[in-house]
Amino acid sequence: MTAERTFIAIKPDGVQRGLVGEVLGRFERKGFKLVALKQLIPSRDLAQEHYGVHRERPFFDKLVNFITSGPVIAMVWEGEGVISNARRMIGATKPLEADPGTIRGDLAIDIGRNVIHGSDAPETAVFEIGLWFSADELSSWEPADQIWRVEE
Ligand code: D4T
Repeated sequence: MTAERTFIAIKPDGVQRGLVGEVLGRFERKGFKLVALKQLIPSRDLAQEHYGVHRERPFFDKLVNFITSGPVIAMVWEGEGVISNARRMIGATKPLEADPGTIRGDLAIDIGRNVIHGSDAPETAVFEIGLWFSADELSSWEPADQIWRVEE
C-alpha cells in the first residue's frame, strides 16, 4: 500500500521572494518524504481546474491571474498523516491569523500572497496530484535514514 501523499505548491510570491529553500527545508526537516518536485508556470487551464471549487467566488479571476503570473514549485510529499499535518505546518489561509511557527504565520501578511498551497483532504490530494503530475513523475523510494525517522 502506498503511504499517504499530499500536493504542496509554493506560489509565485514564495518563489519571487526567495522562500523556496526555507519552505522545502521545513518539510525535509520534519521528516516527510519528497516524491515529486518541478517548477512550472501554470497554464490558465491548469489554474482554473486547480481552483475549480472557487469558480463562483468573486476572487476567482484574481486567484487564477496570480497563480499563473510566474513560476510555481509543485511538489508531492509522503508520510503518515502528511495531508493534515502539512496544513498545520502551513497555517491559516489569512496569514495575519496564522499561528507563529507556521509557514504563513512566519512568512506572509496578505491572503492573496500567502506563499504556499496544500491539499485540504484525501480526495483533494488525489485530485491535485493527478492534475499537476503524471504517474511517471512520482518516485517511490526509501530514504537511507528512514529507520531514524519512523520505527519499523
Ligand atoms: P490554498 O487553497 O491556496 O491552499 O488556500 P487555503 O486552502 O488555505 O484557502 P482557500 O482554499 O479557502 O483559498 C484559496 C486561495 O484563495 C485565496 N483567497 C481566499 C483570496 O485571495 N481571497 C479570499 O477571500 C479567500 C477566502 C487564498 C487562497
